[in-house]
Amino acid sequence: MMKEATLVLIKPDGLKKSLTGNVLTRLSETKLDIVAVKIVRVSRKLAEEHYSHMKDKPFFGELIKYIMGEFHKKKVMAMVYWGEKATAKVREICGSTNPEEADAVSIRGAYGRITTKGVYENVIHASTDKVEAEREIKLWFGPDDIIVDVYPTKIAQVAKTEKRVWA
Ligand code: 3AN
Repeated sequence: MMKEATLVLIKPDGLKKSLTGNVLTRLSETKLDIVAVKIVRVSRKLAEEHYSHMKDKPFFGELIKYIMGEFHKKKVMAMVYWGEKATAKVREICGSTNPEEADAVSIRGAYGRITTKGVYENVIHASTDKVEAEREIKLWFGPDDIIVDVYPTKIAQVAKTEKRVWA
């Protein structure tokens, strides 16, 4: 069986509500490996790229504000889970997109809500399939952030770049 990678985000509502431990405990039922983790302050560019397939939805503006943390805390915990059928296993524990329709014992069923403004606060993001997982992981992580080679890499000459270092 082939191993695959999938992206998981604990969204700003999950972090604000101190649900990190609960979510990680539920995800550990999958017995998958966590191969990358970081806390991210989500830029508008990253948010819009991540949700590019939703840009024609009426709630797109609110969705971008939500993932950028404007309603909660300005941070997201991004992780890569790795193993056989990783995407399907994680999606199952997450539950349906609409927290009111999600199975009661799923993460979204247990912890999600719909605000009176109609924004879905569903605590967690999980890639829908392998193709989306690859697109998303490559947006959120570079190859050196992940402890296994989840996708092919190449060596590129990156000349004249500047980066911030410790002073
Ligand atoms: P999923 O995250 O389950 O793959 P998508 O990709 O259809 O679902 O939707 C992306 C995100 O957009 C959802 N996680 C949710 O935050 C938001 N969303 C989806 N549908 C709605 C809706 N009808 N009303 C408000 N927000 C929605």
